Amino acid sequence: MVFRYFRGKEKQNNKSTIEKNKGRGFTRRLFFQGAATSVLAVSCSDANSLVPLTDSAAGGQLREYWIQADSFYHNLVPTGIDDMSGTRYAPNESSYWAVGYRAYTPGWKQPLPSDGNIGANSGIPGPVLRASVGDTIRVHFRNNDTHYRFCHSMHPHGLLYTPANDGSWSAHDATKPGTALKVGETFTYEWKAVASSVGSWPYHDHAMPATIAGSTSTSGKEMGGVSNGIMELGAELGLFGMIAVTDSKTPHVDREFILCFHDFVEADVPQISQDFDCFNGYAFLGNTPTFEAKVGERVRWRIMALGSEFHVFHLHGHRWQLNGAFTDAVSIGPSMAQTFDYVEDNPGTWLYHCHVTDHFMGGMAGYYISR
Ligand SMILES: [Cu+2]
Repeated sequence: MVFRYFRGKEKQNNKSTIEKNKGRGFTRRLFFQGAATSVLAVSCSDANSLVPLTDSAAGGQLREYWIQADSFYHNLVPTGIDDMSGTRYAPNESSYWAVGYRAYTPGWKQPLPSDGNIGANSGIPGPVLRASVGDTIRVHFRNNDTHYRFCHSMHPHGLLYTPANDGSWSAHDATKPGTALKVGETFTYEWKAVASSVGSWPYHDHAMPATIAGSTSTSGKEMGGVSNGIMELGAELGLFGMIAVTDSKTPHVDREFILCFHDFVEADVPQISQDFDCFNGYAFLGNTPTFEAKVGERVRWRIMALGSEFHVFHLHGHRWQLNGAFTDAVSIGPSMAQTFDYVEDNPGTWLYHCHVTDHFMGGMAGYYISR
């Protein structure tokens, strides 16, 4: 029998399943490898004090990106097993048609290879968009969603932009350029990194509501009594990524980890067999990214969330400073992001996960290895 994670009434079943599966691929000992030593925390650049909305930084760079929304078939649980509970998934139970942002060479000719700047460039999340204060980010965007043929856009958080570069659609101004590109259409956005842009921010699809055939979602009905689609369905399918802005005060780090919290609702995406809670396009321990650092290295996490849920990032064995206080758990809601640094000093294989129990069991767990 295949056991699954369900919300609500059937949760009780799931609990006993986890008991039965104890010792299959996951041991408690894993949590406690390595000795507990004190952690030297360092604070991030001070992005919290009041700064002018616009700045006079002159001579900023132009950071030009060619980005395409591509559709591709994607398995959220590629190993076929949740290392935490031992639950198994056949590929057709955890796969769906995804849409993700990918960075290309000029003219959208060739996808760029993965590197330390843009990340894996595999589509979920999209490429990391980087800027220093004073820089302008110019994105040449093209919709290549040949599977769903939905309209898509790009909308940034944290940067300075005009309404013409906002990328968000509304029925009130339905033909506004850049807010809902049809397949094959292109648009160029320009966004500026100002002093108040320092930190981590999401960008995401903000085109009109859409519905996948077979969807049983009622999310549109909650607002107006009429369901005419799911707002930001494109972002749920994978159209999101991280913006990272630094200034001259941002400390150098040896490692930087990008972590996106996002959730899939079966009612919205009927191709999947249940709801999934994901990190960077993957669900469950052994499938989500494994992050690695060495003792003595300065480590930075940039975390963000999209979707319909609030999350709590927790990393075992470590503490850091955020907003003037020490912590080992950080809450973030949809569209929020956080940046925090520490110096690695506690070797071992550790867990990072969302501490909301539903989400932890629904897939939001991963390994962090310190050597
Ligand atoms: Cu969560």
